[in-house]
Amino acid sequence: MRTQVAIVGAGPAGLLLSHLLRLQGIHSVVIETRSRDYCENRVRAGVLEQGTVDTLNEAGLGERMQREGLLHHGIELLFERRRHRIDMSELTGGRAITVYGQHEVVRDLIAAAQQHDHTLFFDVADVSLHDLKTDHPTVLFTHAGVENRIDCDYVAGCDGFHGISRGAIPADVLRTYERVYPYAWLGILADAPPSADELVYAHHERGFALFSMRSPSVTRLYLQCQPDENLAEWSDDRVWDELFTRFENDQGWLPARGPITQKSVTPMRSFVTEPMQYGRLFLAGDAAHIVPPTGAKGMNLAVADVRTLSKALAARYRDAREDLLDGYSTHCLERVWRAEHFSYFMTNMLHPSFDETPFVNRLKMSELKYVSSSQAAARSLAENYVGLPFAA
Ligand code: RFL
Ligand code: PHB
Repeated sequence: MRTQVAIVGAGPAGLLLSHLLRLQGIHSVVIETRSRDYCENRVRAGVLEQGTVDTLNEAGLGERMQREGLLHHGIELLFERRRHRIDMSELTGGRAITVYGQHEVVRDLIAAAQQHDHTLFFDVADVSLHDLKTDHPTVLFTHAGVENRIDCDYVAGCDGFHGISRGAIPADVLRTYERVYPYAWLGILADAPPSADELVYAHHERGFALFSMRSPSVTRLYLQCQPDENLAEWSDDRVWDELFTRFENDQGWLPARGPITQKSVTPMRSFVTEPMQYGRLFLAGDAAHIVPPTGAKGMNLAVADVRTLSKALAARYRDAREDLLDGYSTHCLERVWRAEHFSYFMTNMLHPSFDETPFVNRLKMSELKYVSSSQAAARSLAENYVGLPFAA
């Protein structure tokens, strides 16, 4: 088959890119190794920055998000048994975040693609990229046992951290920067109404805990654990006991308890690929960079990348301009490194360390007190958390 842009991966990055390109009259084909059902039910991110919400609204994808998404104007930090509110909207001139599950965004994107008869192949295998340094790259894959070839002008590698696209860039061209943390998150979904209106990030001597939500009837909670934690050792009762211990506070607030419907362990990593492009291949989202989830930046970065890439491809097809494509990586990496630093900062401040000297934990506590008491420090946190505005 022939298309203008072959898109590898149907996560938020790949699906949104195909949608933004279609709005500009650019044809694309999306291929995905997983099933549609898997993609639509994979529970991951939940926090959308203002710029992400604006991008989805401008692309005509915001209807259900506006109805069901939960607008939050602040977050809370809980330490030494006290809750401290950071009023993000007041500190950032009215910006806010929206809590709306990543899988809901993915569902909205797949529905929009189907409405426009967009070519989406799920359950593909044996994906490989070829001739990326020529002006006629190809993508090979098998689908339902049949070998297929896509002839295209450009390839977008949106296949996440474990995809194959990044590996198509020769090792002598690629530089990678990485940090693996000695922490992981045990995450649960519970059928329980959220007992607070905003997210609560808790630093406790036994470990970090996060209170979040997905809807008026579903609470999302996380506990710091070991990267090699065995989920089998975590009965529902043990999870709740640990959560209640870490959230203990003088105001008597606690998350509401309810049946646990999902449990998983997520390791934490920071990772950046430079450059994010090679010949006619452009990497976007987790394929190019990973952040630990503490800053809630991963999906937002994926959206920012494909927003930039769609504009650059539009300039190429509409005005025969190649400069935006040439500058894609440099442009994206500015935002990526800011988000990397913020995620690293939030992760280090909020997770007590069990293998460094106690000195380090005293520094973390000092930092928490500083961001909760100094307007300047709180503003910096808030500005990064709600997301920096896109350049015009
Ligand atoms: P995805 O979502 O991983 O999608 C990549 C897709 O590519 C497919 N694929 C392939 N397809 C074709 N050929 C191949 N060879 C392929 N190999 C893989 C995969 O099956 C998949 O469908 O990457 P994308 O689109 O770049 O999106 C990135 C986000 O998913 C990720 O950054 C966020 O989930 C990170 N994240 C959060 N981000 C936020 O912005 N806010 C949050 O609050 C937030 N919380 C989180 C998170 C991630 C978490 N986990 C589980 C890692 C919380 C958690 C717990
Ligand atoms: C979530 O709701 O899944 C969530 C919220 C905030 C984070 C990470 C994850 O920092």
